[in-house]
Amino acid sequence: MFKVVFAAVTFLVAAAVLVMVILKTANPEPTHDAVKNKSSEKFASSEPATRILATQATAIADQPALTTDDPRVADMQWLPGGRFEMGALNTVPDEFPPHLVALDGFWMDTTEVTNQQFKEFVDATGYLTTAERPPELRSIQPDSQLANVQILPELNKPGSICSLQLSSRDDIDPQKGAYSWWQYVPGADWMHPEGAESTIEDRMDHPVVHVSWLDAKAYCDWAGKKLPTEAQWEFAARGKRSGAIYPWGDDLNPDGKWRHNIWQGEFPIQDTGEDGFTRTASVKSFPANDFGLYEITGNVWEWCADYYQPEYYAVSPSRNPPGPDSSYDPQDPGIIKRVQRGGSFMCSDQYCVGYRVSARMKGEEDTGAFHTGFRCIVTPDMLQKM
Ligand SMILES: [Ca+2]
Repeated sequence: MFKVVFAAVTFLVAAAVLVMVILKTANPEPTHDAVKNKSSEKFASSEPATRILATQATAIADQPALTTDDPRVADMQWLPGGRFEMGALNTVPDEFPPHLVALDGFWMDTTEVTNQQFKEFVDATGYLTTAERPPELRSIQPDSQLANVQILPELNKPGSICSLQLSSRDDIDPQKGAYSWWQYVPGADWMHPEGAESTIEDRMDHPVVHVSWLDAKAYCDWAGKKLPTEAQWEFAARGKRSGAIYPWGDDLNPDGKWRHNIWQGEFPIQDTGEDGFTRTASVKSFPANDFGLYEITGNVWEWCADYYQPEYYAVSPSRNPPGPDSSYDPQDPGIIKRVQRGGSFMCSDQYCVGYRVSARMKGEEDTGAFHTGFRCIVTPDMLQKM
Protein backbone atom coordinates (compact mmCIF):
# COMPACT_ATOMS: atom_id res chain seq x y z
CA MET A 1 0.00 0.00 0.00
CA PHE A 2 2.81 2.35 0.78
CA LYS A 3 4.30 2.22 -2.70
CA VAL A 4 0.92 2.91 -4.19
CA VAL A 5 0.41 5.79 -1.87
CA PHE A 6 3.91 7.14 -2.28
CA ALA A 7 3.59 7.19 -6.04
CA ALA A 8 0.23 8.80 -5.69
CA VAL A 9 1.62 11.53 -3.51
CA THR A 10 4.44 12.10 -5.91
CA PHE A 11 2.02 12.74 -8.68
CA LEU A 12 -0.46 14.55 -6.50
CA VAL A 13 -3.26 12.14 -7.11
CA ALA A 14 -3.33 10.33 -3.76
CA ALA A 15 -6.20 9.82 -1.45
CA ALA A 16 -6.18 12.95 0.65
CA VAL A 17 -6.53 11.18 3.92
CA LEU A 18 -3.59 8.99 3.06
CA VAL A 19 -1.57 12.01 2.16
CA MET A 20 -2.19 13.06 5.69
CA VAL A 21 -1.18 9.69 7.01
CA ILE A 22 2.06 9.99 5.16
CA LEU A 23 2.74 13.59 5.98
CA LYS A 24 1.96 12.92 9.59
CA THR A 25 4.25 9.96 9.85
CA ALA A 26 6.90 11.13 7.40
CA ASN A 27 8.15 13.47 10.04
CA PRO A 28 8.10 11.32 13.14
CA GLU A 29 9.08 12.91 16.34
CA PRO A 30 12.84 13.00 16.87
CA THR A 31 14.55 10.90 19.48
CA HIS A 32 15.43 12.44 22.79
CA ASP A 33 19.10 12.70 21.84
CA ALA A 34 18.21 14.20 18.50
CA VAL A 35 16.00 16.65 20.30
CA LYS A 36 18.86 17.78 22.48
CA ASN A 37 21.28 18.07 19.58
CA LYS A 38 18.85 19.90 17.36
CA SER A 39 17.95 22.24 20.13
CA SER A 40 21.60 22.98 20.80
CA GLU A 41 22.23 23.70 17.15
CA LYS A 42 19.34 26.07 16.85
CA PHE A 43 20.06 28.07 19.93
CA ALA A 44 23.84 27.91 20.06
CA SER A 45 24.13 31.34 18.48
CA SER A 46 21.46 33.02 20.54
CA GLU A 47 23.50 33.59 23.68
CA PRO A 48 22.27 33.68 26.25
CA ALA A 49 19.13 31.61 25.82
CA THR A 50 16.73 33.50 27.97
CA ARG A 51 13.18 33.36 29.07
CA ILE A 52 10.70 35.96 27.99
CA LEU A 53 9.72 37.75 31.16
CA ALA A 54 6.27 39.08 30.41
CA THR A 55 5.77 41.28 33.44
CA GLN A 56 2.29 42.14 32.31
CA ALA A 57 1.50 38.50 32.81
CA THR A 58 1.50 39.01 36.55
CA ALA A 59 -1.93 40.57 36.53
CA ILE A 60 -3.94 37.42 37.15
CA ALA A 61 -3.92 35.82 40.56
CA ASP A 62 -5.39 32.45 41.46
CA GLN A 63 -9.14 32.55 41.19
CA PRO A 64 -11.45 30.67 43.53
CA ALA A 65 -13.95 28.29 41.99
CA LEU A 66 -17.25 29.87 41.09
CA THR A 67 -20.31 28.51 42.79
CA THR A 68 -22.60 27.04 40.18
CA ASP A 69 -25.12 24.27 39.82
CA ASP A 70 -24.42 23.96 36.10
CA PRO A 71 -24.49 20.20 35.47
CA ARG A 72 -21.81 20.50 32.82
CA VAL A 73 -19.14 21.13 35.39
CA ALA A 74 -20.39 18.71 38.02
CA ASP A 75 -17.71 16.16 37.17
CA MET A 76 -15.09 18.65 36.09
CA GLN A 77 -12.22 20.10 38.07
CA TRP A 78 -11.85 23.83 38.69
CA LEU A 79 -8.40 25.09 37.79
CA PRO A 80 -7.67 28.45 39.39
CA GLY A 81 -5.67 30.03 36.61
CA GLY A 82 -2.88 32.39 37.50
CA ARG A 83 0.59 32.83 36.11
CA PHE A 84 2.89 30.07 34.97
CA GLU A 85 5.91 29.52 32.80
CA MET A 86 4.98 27.82 29.53
CA GLY A 87 7.50 26.04 27.29
CA ALA A 88 10.99 24.79 28.02
CA LEU A 89 14.67 25.43 27.41
CA ASN A 90 16.98 22.97 25.65
CA THR A 91 14.38 20.51 24.49
CA VAL A 92 12.61 20.78 21.14
CA PRO A 93 12.79 24.12 19.29
CA ASP A 94 9.03 24.55 19.17
CA GLU A 95 8.92 24.54 22.99
CA PHE A 96 11.15 27.62 23.03
CA PRO A 97 11.18 30.20 24.47
CA PRO A 98 9.82 29.58 27.93
CA HIS A 99 7.54 32.50 28.63
CA LEU A 100 5.20 33.64 31.35
CA VAL A 101 1.53 33.21 30.66
CA ALA A 102 -1.44 34.32 32.75
CA LEU A 103 -4.74 32.49 32.52
CA ASP A 104 -8.21 32.99 33.86
CA GLY A 105 -9.63 30.06 35.77
CA PHE A 106 -11.58 27.31 34.03
CA TRP A 107 -13.06 23.86 34.54
CA MET A 108 -11.49 20.82 32.90
CA ASP A 109 -12.64 17.25 32.47
CA THR A 110 -10.86 15.13 35.06
CA THR A 111 -10.39 12.39 32.46
CA GLU A 112 -10.06 11.99 28.74
CA VAL A 113 -13.46 11.67 27.05
CA THR A 114 -14.37 8.00 27.19
CA ASN A 115 -15.94 5.67 24.67
CA GLN A 116 -19.08 5.69 26.82
CA GLN A 117 -19.28 9.47 26.77
CA PHE A 118 -18.66 9.62 23.05
CA LYS A 119 -21.30 6.96 22.47
CA GLU A 120 -23.85 9.12 24.29
CA PHE A 121 -23.01 11.94 21.88
CA VAL A 122 -23.33 9.69 18.83
CA ASP A 123 -26.56 8.12 20.11
CA ALA A 124 -28.07 11.56 20.63
CA THR A 125 -26.99 13.10 17.36
CA GLY A 126 -26.26 10.33 14.85
CA TYR A 127 -22.88 11.96 14.28
CA LEU A 128 -20.49 10.18 11.94
CA THR A 129 -16.80 10.71 12.65
CA THR A 130 -14.42 11.55 9.85
CA ALA A 131 -13.01 8.01 10.02
CA GLU A 132 -16.49 6.64 9.28
CA ARG A 133 -17.00 8.83 6.23
CA PRO A 134 -15.38 8.60 2.79
CA PRO A 135 -12.08 10.50 2.73
CA GLU A 136 -12.37 14.14 1.75
CA LEU A 137 -9.99 17.03 1.27
CA ARG A 138 -10.73 18.74 4.55
CA SER A 139 -7.39 19.94 5.87
CA ILE A 140 -5.46 21.02 2.79
CA GLN A 141 -4.37 24.66 2.77
CA PRO A 142 -6.39 26.26 -0.05
CA ASP A 143 -3.36 27.84 -1.68
CA SER A 144 -1.25 24.70 -1.49
CA GLN A 145 -0.25 22.55 -4.44
CA LEU A 146 -1.92 19.76 -2.50
CA ALA A 147 -5.20 21.48 -3.33
CA ASN A 148 -5.06 19.56 -6.60
CA VAL A 149 -4.82 16.20 -4.86
CA GLN A 150 -7.51 13.74 -5.82
CA ILE A 151 -8.49 10.50 -4.19
CA LEU A 152 -7.61 7.18 -5.74
CA PRO A 153 -10.84 5.17 -6.00
CA GLU A 154 -9.28 2.03 -4.55
CA LEU A 155 -8.19 3.96 -1.46
CA ASN A 156 -11.40 5.88 -1.05
CA LYS A 157 -12.63 3.90 1.94
CA PRO A 158 -13.50 5.04 5.44
CA GLY A 159 -10.77 4.21 7.90
CA SER A 160 -8.11 5.57 10.20
CA ILE A 161 -4.48 5.28 11.21
CA CYS A 162 -3.20 2.35 13.25
CA SER A 163 0.21 1.14 14.32
CA LEU A 164 1.05 -2.36 13.18
CA GLN A 165 2.73 -4.89 15.45
CA LEU A 166 6.26 -5.50 14.19
CA SER A 167 8.06 -8.70 15.05
CA SER A 168 11.65 -7.51 14.66
CA ARG A 169 13.82 -4.68 13.39
CA ASP A 170 13.92 -6.52 10.09
CA ASP A 171 10.32 -5.39 9.61
CA ILE A 172 11.43 -1.77 9.45
CA ASP A 173 12.00 -0.78 5.86
CA PRO A 174 14.60 2.03 5.81
CA GLN A 175 12.84 3.48 2.81
CA LYS A 176 9.53 3.57 4.62
CA GLY A 177 10.78 4.63 8.02
CA ALA A 178 7.82 5.21 10.30
CA TYR A 179 5.45 3.93 7.60
CA SER A 180 6.74 0.50 8.46
CA TRP A 181 4.45 0.55 11.45
CA TRP A 182 1.93 3.33 10.82
CA GLN A 183 -0.71 2.39 8.30
CA TYR A 184 -4.11 3.53 7.10
CA VAL A 185 -6.55 0.76 8.04
CA PRO A 186 -9.94 0.71 6.28
CA GLY A 187 -12.66 0.00 8.81
CA ALA A 188 -10.75 1.42 11.76
CA ASP A 189 -12.76 4.00 13.70
CA TRP A 190 -13.69 4.88 17.27
CA MET A 191 -15.85 1.75 17.61
CA HIS A 192 -13.18 -0.44 15.99
CA PRO A 193 -9.83 0.77 17.29
CA GLU A 194 -7.65 -1.85 15.60
CA GLY A 195 -9.80 -2.31 12.50
CA ALA A 196 -13.17 -3.67 11.47
CA GLU A 197 -12.87 -6.88 13.49
CA SER A 198 -12.05 -5.14 16.77
CA THR A 199 -14.52 -3.78 19.32
CA ILE A 200 -14.74 -1.40 22.27
CA GLU A 201 -17.27 -3.51 24.19
CA ASP A 202 -14.82 -4.14 27.00
CA ARG A 203 -13.29 -0.64 26.75
CA MET A 204 -16.18 1.71 27.41
CA ASP A 205 -14.20 3.43 30.18
CA HIS A 206 -11.16 3.87 27.94
CA PRO A 207 -10.53 7.14 26.09
CA VAL A 208 -12.23 7.42 22.72
CA VAL A 209 -9.68 7.30 19.88
CA HIS A 210 -9.71 7.72 16.11
CA VAL A 211 -11.40 11.08 16.57
CA SER A 212 -10.24 13.98 14.44
CA TRP A 213 -10.05 17.54 15.76
CA LEU A 214 -13.30 18.16 13.88
CA ASP A 215 -14.92 15.24 15.69
CA ALA A 216 -13.65 16.47 19.05
CA LYS A 217 -15.04 19.93 18.38
CA ALA A 218 -18.40 18.45 17.37
CA TYR A 219 -18.53 16.58 20.67
CA CYS A 220 -17.66 19.75 22.58
CA ASP A 221 -20.35 21.74 20.77
CA TRP A 222 -22.93 19.10 21.70
CA ALA A 223 -21.77 18.93 25.31
CA GLY A 224 -21.69 22.72 25.74
CA LYS A 225 -17.95 22.58 26.32
CA LYS A 226 -14.84 23.36 24.28
CA LEU A 227 -11.32 22.16 23.71
CA PRO A 228 -8.61 23.67 25.91
CA THR A 229 -6.20 26.10 24.41
CA GLU A 230 -2.65 24.84 24.36
CA ALA A 231 -1.83 27.21 27.22
CA GLN A 232 -4.74 25.92 29.29
CA TRP A 233 -3.64 22.37 28.63
CA GLU A 234 -0.05 22.99 29.71
CA PHE A 235 -1.17 24.89 32.80
CA ALA A 236 -3.39 21.93 33.67
CA ALA A 237 -0.66 19.38 33.11
CA ARG A 238 1.92 21.27 35.17
CA GLY A 239 -0.33 21.47 38.18
CA LYS A 240 1.64 24.42 39.62
CA ARG A 241 4.91 22.47 39.48
CA SER A 242 6.92 25.14 37.69
CA GLY A 243 9.72 23.84 35.50
CA ALA A 244 9.01 20.17 36.15
CA ILE A 245 9.34 17.68 33.31
CA TYR A 246 6.33 15.56 34.26
CA PRO A 247 3.07 16.38 36.05
CA TRP A 248 4.48 14.98 39.31
CA GLY A 249 8.10 16.19 39.06
CA ASP A 250 11.32 15.32 37.26
CA ASP A 251 11.62 11.59 38.04
CA LEU A 252 9.95 9.48 35.37
CA ASN A 253 9.41 6.59 37.77
CA PRO A 254 9.22 7.87 41.34
CA ASP A 255 9.58 5.00 43.81
CA GLY A 256 10.10 2.71 40.84
CA LYS A 257 6.47 3.05 39.81
CA TRP A 258 5.09 4.06 36.43
CA ARG A 259 2.89 7.11 36.71
CA HIS A 260 1.32 7.08 33.26
CA ASN A 261 0.64 4.81 30.30
CA ILE A 262 3.51 5.05 27.83
CA TRP A 263 5.76 2.60 25.92
CA GLN A 264 8.36 0.46 27.66
CA GLY A 265 10.88 -1.69 25.82
CA GLU A 266 12.38 -1.46 22.37
CA PHE A 267 10.47 0.99 20.20
CA PRO A 268 8.68 0.17 17.93
CA ILE A 269 9.28 -3.57 18.18
CA GLN A 270 8.07 -4.61 21.59
CA ASP A 271 6.14 -2.77 24.25
CA THR A 272 6.74 -4.79 27.39
CA GLY A 273 3.78 -3.16 29.10
CA GLU A 274 5.59 -2.67 32.41
CA ASP A 275 3.07 0.01 33.30
CA GLY A 276 0.27 -2.52 32.88
CA PHE A 277 -0.89 -1.53 29.40
CA THR A 278 0.20 -1.96 25.80
CA ARG A 279 -2.77 -0.06 24.39
CA THR A 280 -5.19 2.40 25.97
CA ALA A 281 -5.90 2.18 29.69
CA SER A 282 -9.18 2.95 31.43
CA VAL A 283 -9.24 6.61 32.36
CA LYS A 284 -8.46 6.39 36.07
CA SER A 285 -5.66 3.84 35.95
CA PHE A 286 -2.96 6.10 37.38
CA PRO A 287 -2.87 8.72 40.15
CA ALA A 288 -4.24 12.16 39.31
CA ASN A 289 -1.94 15.17 39.22
CA ASP A 290 -2.10 17.98 41.78
CA PHE A 291 -5.09 19.47 39.95
CA GLY A 292 -7.01 16.19 40.16
CA LEU A 293 -6.58 15.36 36.46
CA TYR A 294 -6.09 11.74 35.44
CA GLU A 295 -3.80 10.64 32.58
CA ILE A 296 -3.09 14.24 31.63
CA THR A 297 0.07 12.72 30.14
CA GLY A 298 0.32 9.31 28.53
CA ASN A 299 -2.56 7.09 27.41
CA VAL A 300 -3.67 9.15 24.36
CA TRP A 301 -2.67 12.41 22.74
CA GLU A 302 -5.21 15.13 23.48
CA TRP A 303 -6.41 17.64 20.90
CA CYS A 304 -6.17 21.32 21.81
CA ALA A 305 -8.10 24.17 20.23
CA ASP A 306 -5.05 25.92 18.78
CA TYR A 307 -3.73 25.89 15.27
CA TYR A 308 -0.12 24.74 15.26
CA GLN A 309 2.78 27.07 14.56
CA PRO A 310 6.24 26.12 15.83
CA GLU A 311 7.33 29.67 16.64
CA TYR A 312 4.13 30.90 18.23
CA TYR A 313 5.65 31.15 21.71
CA ALA A 314 7.88 34.01 20.59
CA VAL A 315 4.92 36.19 19.70
CA SER A 316 1.99 34.89 21.72
CA PRO A 317 0.15 37.28 24.02
CA SER A 318 0.85 36.75 27.68
CA ARG A 319 -2.73 36.72 28.88
CA ASN A 320 -5.04 33.90 27.80
CA PRO A 321 -3.15 33.18 24.57
CA PRO A 322 -5.67 31.84 22.04
CA GLY A 323 -3.18 30.25 19.66
CA PRO A 324 -2.25 31.57 16.22
CA ASP A 325 -4.98 32.55 13.80
CA SER A 326 -3.80 30.09 11.17
CA SER A 327 -1.80 26.91 10.85
CA TYR A 328 1.75 26.73 9.62
CA ASP A 329 4.01 23.71 9.92
CA PRO A 330 7.16 24.20 7.84
CA GLN A 331 7.47 20.42 7.57
CA ASP A 332 4.02 20.19 5.94
CA PRO A 333 3.06 23.70 4.82
CA GLY A 334 0.13 22.43 2.76
CA ILE A 335 -1.70 20.87 5.68
CA ILE A 336 -3.90 22.54 8.29
CA LYS A 337 -2.80 21.28 11.69
CA ARG A 338 -3.95 21.59 15.27
CA VAL A 339 -2.00 21.10 18.45
CA GLN A 340 -1.96 17.79 20.32
CA ARG A 341 -0.56 17.39 23.82
CA GLY A 342 0.34 14.85 26.47
CA GLY A 343 1.81 11.91 24.59
CA SER A 344 0.31 8.45 24.37
CA PHE A 345 0.83 4.77 25.03
CA MET A 346 2.97 4.87 21.87
CA CYS A 347 5.47 7.35 23.35
CA SER A 348 8.88 5.97 24.24
CA ASP A 349 11.98 7.47 25.83
CA GLN A 350 13.74 6.12 22.73
CA TYR A 351 11.57 8.15 20.39
CA CYS A 352 9.18 11.05 20.82
CA VAL A 353 9.25 11.59 24.61
CA GLY A 354 5.91 13.28 24.02
CA TYR A 355 4.72 12.72 27.57
CA ARG A 356 6.70 15.69 28.92
CA VAL A 357 4.39 18.50 30.00
CA SER A 358 6.07 20.94 27.61
CA ALA A 359 6.11 18.59 24.59
CA ARG A 360 4.12 19.77 21.58
CA MET A 361 2.68 17.67 18.77
CA LYS A 362 0.50 18.50 15.82
CA GLY A 363 -1.97 16.66 13.69
CA GLU A 364 -4.09 17.27 10.60
CA GLU A 365 -7.38 18.57 11.89
CA ASP A 366 -9.44 16.04 9.92
CA THR A 367 -7.38 13.00 10.87
CA GLY A 368 -7.63 10.83 13.96
CA ALA A 369 -5.47 7.91 15.00
CA PHE A 370 -5.64 5.01 17.38
CA HIS A 371 -3.62 6.85 20.00
CA THR A 372 -5.38 10.24 19.85
CA GLY A 373 -8.32 11.50 21.91
CA PHE A 374 -9.25 14.65 23.84
CA ARG A 375 -10.73 16.20 26.98
CA CYS A 376 -12.87 19.32 27.35
CA ILE A 377 -13.04 22.52 29.35
CA VAL A 378 -15.71 25.03 30.35
CA THR A 379 -14.93 28.68 31.04
CA PRO A 380 -16.98 30.93 33.34
CA ASP A 381 -18.22 33.04 30.43
CA MET A 382 -19.86 29.92 29.01
CA LEU A 383 -21.95 29.54 32.17
CA GLN A 384 -23.24 33.06 31.82
CA LYS A 385 -24.62 32.23 28.42
CA MET A 386 -27.03 29.70 29.83
CA1 LIG B 1 1.99 1.28 28.44
